[in-house]
Amino acid sequence: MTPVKPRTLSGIQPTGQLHLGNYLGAMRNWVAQQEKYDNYFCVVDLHAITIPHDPQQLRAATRAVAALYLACGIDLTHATIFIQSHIPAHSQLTWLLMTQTPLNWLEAMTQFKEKSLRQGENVGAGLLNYPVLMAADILLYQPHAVPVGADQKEHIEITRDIARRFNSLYGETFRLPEPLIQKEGARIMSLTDGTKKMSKSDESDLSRINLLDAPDEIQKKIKKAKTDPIRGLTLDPKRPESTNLLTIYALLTSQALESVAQEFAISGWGQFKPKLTDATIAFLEPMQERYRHFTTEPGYLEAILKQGAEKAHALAHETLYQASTNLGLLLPP
Ligand code: AQP
Repeated sequence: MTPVKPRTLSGIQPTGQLHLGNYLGAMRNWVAQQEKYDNYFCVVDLHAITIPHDPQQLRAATRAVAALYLACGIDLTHATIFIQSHIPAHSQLTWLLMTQTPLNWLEAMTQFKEKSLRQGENVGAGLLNYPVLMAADILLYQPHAVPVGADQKEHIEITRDIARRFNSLYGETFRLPEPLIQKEGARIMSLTDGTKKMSKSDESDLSRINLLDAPDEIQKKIKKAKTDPIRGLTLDPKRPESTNLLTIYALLTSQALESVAQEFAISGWGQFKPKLTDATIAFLEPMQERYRHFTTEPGYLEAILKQGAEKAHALAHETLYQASTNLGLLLPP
């Protein structure tokens, strides 16, 4: 008999174009470890509507993110890919958990504090409750681990707190998952400011390399990327741009960070940047080719998402049923 593998769950918001930060911080690790786990990867569209958005763009981005999961090497023999909103249990469990989550836990979350500042008086309750929805996403699948970038650590911690509290009040219902964060690539920084993380919502497209950027865009962005006046690239917390670009180069060329730092220790930025450009284009081209294939083959992606939803629904429904029963809800006859 094949032993049952531990389970993982992770997801990305279709809030814009996926970038190298999403890939190097999350997707790369999903692919590298996929054989060890029974993986569930969702496109978290319900999270994407917690900030102002365009409905048409959301639909297109949701499809694009799912296709990029496949294009980056997710193998369906080890993974289930689905869209969050196709599984009603995500919204249903969110309500159950929301009734059990202290308000001050949510108000203290960094993401809420930062994003609500940007939205001012228009800040929606969805943004406040974002971590509860994320807790529901995770807990529904009873995963052992959640592979994410370092910025998501706080969200995994609150998920564990919510689960712990629920289990102690209503009996063992949820498994407490562990965050799975790799050291290298856990936080890829913006190209225009090495102290800010690369992000889909940064106003400037020059701040990130999108996974679907054409070669000339990649070249332009790296050419314009912020540098410092020092000759020779080093790994130095006081030189965030140099450290960030060396990290990206090392990860894209599968080399050790220290050996890359040695190679460019006496190079000028003008010698390094074209090498980084070539490496980035060479890395992304095959992924883009696979993306085109998955998005142009009629019905291909839809069939995968239908199958994924069926499998995810079965698992999610079991947990929702257990949580509802433990809370004392009278189940339909
Ligand atoms: N810069 C990054 N470095 C490493 N990992 C990153 N991730 C995101 N940015 C970086 C990881 O990508 C996964 C999906 O993230 P998400 O889209 O659900 O939310 P996010 O972390 O808020 O990503 P963005 O790009 O910054 O989106 P916006 O701008 O919409 O908020 C997660 O595993 C995350 O750690």
